[in-house]
Amino acid sequence: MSPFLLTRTLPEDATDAALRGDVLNGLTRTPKTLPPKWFYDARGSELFEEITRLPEYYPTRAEREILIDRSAEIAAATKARTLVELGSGSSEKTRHLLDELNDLHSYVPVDVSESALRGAAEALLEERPGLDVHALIADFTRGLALPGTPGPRLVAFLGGTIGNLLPAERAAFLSSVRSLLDPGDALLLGTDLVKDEDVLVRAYDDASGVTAAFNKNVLNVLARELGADVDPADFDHVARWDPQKEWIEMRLRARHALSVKIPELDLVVAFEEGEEMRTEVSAKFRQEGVRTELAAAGMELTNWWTDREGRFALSLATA
Ligand code: AVJ
Repeated sequence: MSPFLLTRTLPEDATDAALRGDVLNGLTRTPKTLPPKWFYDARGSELFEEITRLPEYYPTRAEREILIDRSAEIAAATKARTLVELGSGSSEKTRHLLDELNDLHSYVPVDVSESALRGAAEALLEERPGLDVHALIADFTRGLALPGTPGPRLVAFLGGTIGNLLPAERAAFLSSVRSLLDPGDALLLGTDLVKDEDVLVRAYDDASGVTAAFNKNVLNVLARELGADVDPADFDHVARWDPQKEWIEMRLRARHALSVKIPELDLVVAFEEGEEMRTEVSAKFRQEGVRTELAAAGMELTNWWTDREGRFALSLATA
């Protein structure tokens, strides 16, 4: 059996404290907001997996196409001996990359979900005996310390999840990634691209209502974790394209005036009829914007690959 190490850098109760802080902060401001990371309890993660199989939700398939077509090039360009994957989840798409990285010695998946890390590591260790897997339970938006695995390192942040960060958060995140890179290391970044509004909105408001259920699931998280007496049926799912900011916003709109008691926070939150609470920003990118943001964080864009339809991009950047 190959070595498998799991390191927890998040205290067991960190998630709890962070959720309380985010909910208190987000629901007492105008307009109300909740950070998208709270979608992903067990049910939310299942719903997201379902989203990735929807006909309207193209990003996962587009990114997989790029990885299938370009992994050999990525491997040749980086010669990585360590692959660090931020927000690794099930590590499914990463397989294509792992298969081409012939010099790979260590795989470092980083996720907040211990169950996702264990599941992914187990599957991987069967396929790649001899690979060192050093999983990190960590919130990569809060600064990271990486294990001392051999370089060159390739840090991958796939799925377009960087789009969930607001511009200032993105800048801070990219700077912290930059600080992990030694000369010769690289970042592989997945970004969804600006495109036709209808295509974008449909991807976040699918006909079968899976994204609506995913969005409303955050209310179930508040009910279970904080005792909130909130009924998801009192809210409608909303997905809007903001052409200035070039991002999709998901919101939950109160169908009528209501108030939500959150005993764990000693809080009562009033919603007006039609009031919208923002639950996610999913920014879409252009090559020049990605290049500029990478440069501002001290990195240089060296390769830009898109799927054949030009919907999604993978960027390779060096320190
Ligand atoms: C997992 C953050 C990439 O923003 O497209 C899917 C999450 N939200 N449908 C995205 C999501 C609504 C997804 N990311």
